[in-house]
Amino acid sequence: MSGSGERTERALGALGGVLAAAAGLAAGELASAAVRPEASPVTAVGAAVITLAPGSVTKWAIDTFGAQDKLVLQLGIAAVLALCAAALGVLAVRRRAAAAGALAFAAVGAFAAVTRPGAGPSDAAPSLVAGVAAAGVLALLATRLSPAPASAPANPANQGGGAGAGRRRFLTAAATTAAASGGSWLLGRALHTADSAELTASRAALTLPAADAAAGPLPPGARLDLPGLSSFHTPNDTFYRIDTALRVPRLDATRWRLRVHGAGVRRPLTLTFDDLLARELVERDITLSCVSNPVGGRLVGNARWIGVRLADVLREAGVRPPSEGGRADHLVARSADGMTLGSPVETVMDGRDALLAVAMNGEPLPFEHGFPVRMVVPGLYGYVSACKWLEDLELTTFDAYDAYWTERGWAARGPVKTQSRIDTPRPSAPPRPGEVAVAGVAWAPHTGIERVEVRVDEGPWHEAELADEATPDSWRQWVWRWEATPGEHRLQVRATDRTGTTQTDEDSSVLPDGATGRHTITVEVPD
Ligand SMILES: Nc1nc2c(c(=O)[nH]1)N[C@H]1C(S)=C(S)[C@@H](COP(=O)(O)O)O[C@H]1N2
Ligand SMILES: [Mo]
Repeated sequence: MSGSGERTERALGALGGVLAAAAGLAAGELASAAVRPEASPVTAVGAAVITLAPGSVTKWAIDTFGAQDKLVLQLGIAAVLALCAAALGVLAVRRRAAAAGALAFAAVGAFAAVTRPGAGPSDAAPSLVAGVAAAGVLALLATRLSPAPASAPANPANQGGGAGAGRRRFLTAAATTAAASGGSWLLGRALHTADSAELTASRAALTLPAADAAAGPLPPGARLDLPGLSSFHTPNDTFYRIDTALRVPRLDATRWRLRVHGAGVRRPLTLTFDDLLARELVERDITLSCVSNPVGGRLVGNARWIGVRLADVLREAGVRPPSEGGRADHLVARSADGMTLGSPVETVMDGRDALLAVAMNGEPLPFEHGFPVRMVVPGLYGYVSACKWLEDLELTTFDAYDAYWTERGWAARGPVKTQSRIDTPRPSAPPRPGEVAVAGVAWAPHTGIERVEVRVDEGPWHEAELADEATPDSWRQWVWRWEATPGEHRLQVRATDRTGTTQTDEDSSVLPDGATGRHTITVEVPD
């Protein structure tokens, strides 16, 4: 065969491989609709990669790709698969048996799927369906491209015609495959959407009882109402979101259970969602922040939560904190997606409003924020407390067990560091000369903010006006009136908390236990 003929054959083989892989994934997507969305091969492999990746890789991915990290991961998996599939396609033209190589990839998907939390043997099915479909399609396409030697005519003249006819047959089959894959992929998606629409409707139909202990109206001076300043309550649709879930778990509240068990639990409990709603519900304004929030960053928000006091549930289970002779110092929360977060038992039982939350800003928790139940603990970073899609609470010790992020190099204990942020002005929208409201938020959850100060160009510190304190668990808005003059200026903020500690000016990175330093912005005031 001529060089160019060989190149065409290779290119078509590669195309066949990629199409076969796409057909496999589409079949897998369709099959996963009969099992559960998490069993879809790319999702399962992606989730396994997230679980297995070392902390440095995870941190690099979050730093580099931000909120797009999970999309990038899935595209990366698809790209690797496409390359392997193309190679397999080239091989299969010469050796039909190579098509069976698709089964090896299916085995990887199946293994990843059955080892996911909450998986059963049936989770392997979508990957196996995908593998068989891909192998079948590849064998078929390869046959079109190079008919089996036995049936190949010996006459060189016929051979040329045979190859041309073979290519036409191949292209017809390829187009048919592409159409069928597109169709089954769309059907699979539609079935997933129908399932999740049902769960969305069941969440929307939920009416939560009013809180027994309402948070009450905010003090009139708790909101400064300035343009550009973060609102006191962060709306749910703009509240930051951090988790490792490739697909947001959509749980059914009527089937939800919470187990409380482990060391020193005298009466293990299993609670239903209705059991929780029947208990005393408290409503609290609590600021939640992420340990990965850089100084001046947006991974912090303040919401009005309704929930059950976690300490009451633990007491009912017979748990005592270490200071009262309890055996366990570590409360490990587990979610439906297999995440583990560990809080100090002493902290969650010290009288603060650590909650098993069911509502956020007046509605059931959004799916993205942990529906139906999550934890919220004032004064602890999210990664050591705020378990979303909560299903299990285990009492153990810090010596005996490392939770997910601790295994990856983050501190086992994560009290929130006192921080402050300038929301306005912004470097991208510099103010005119004259009086300018420099304003922002400051937080020291559970400790409270005592004072906020601002300075310009490393000059003297000026005390900012603080909004009234709603609760020490919430952030506090602040404002300072600046007489802005033309030119470039550096604005810096620092907060002092109720322990009298002022934010250090020493910059440290978010790893292992939260960033330190003072938020500083540069604005160019025009003439
Ligand atoms: N199940 C689960 N819960 C989780 C996480 C997660 O990855 N999975 N991330 C935690 C982290 S690091 C933070 S900062 C908070 C963020 O909560 P939010 O997404 O509602 O803002 O959730 C916590 N709870
Ligand atoms: Mo976080």
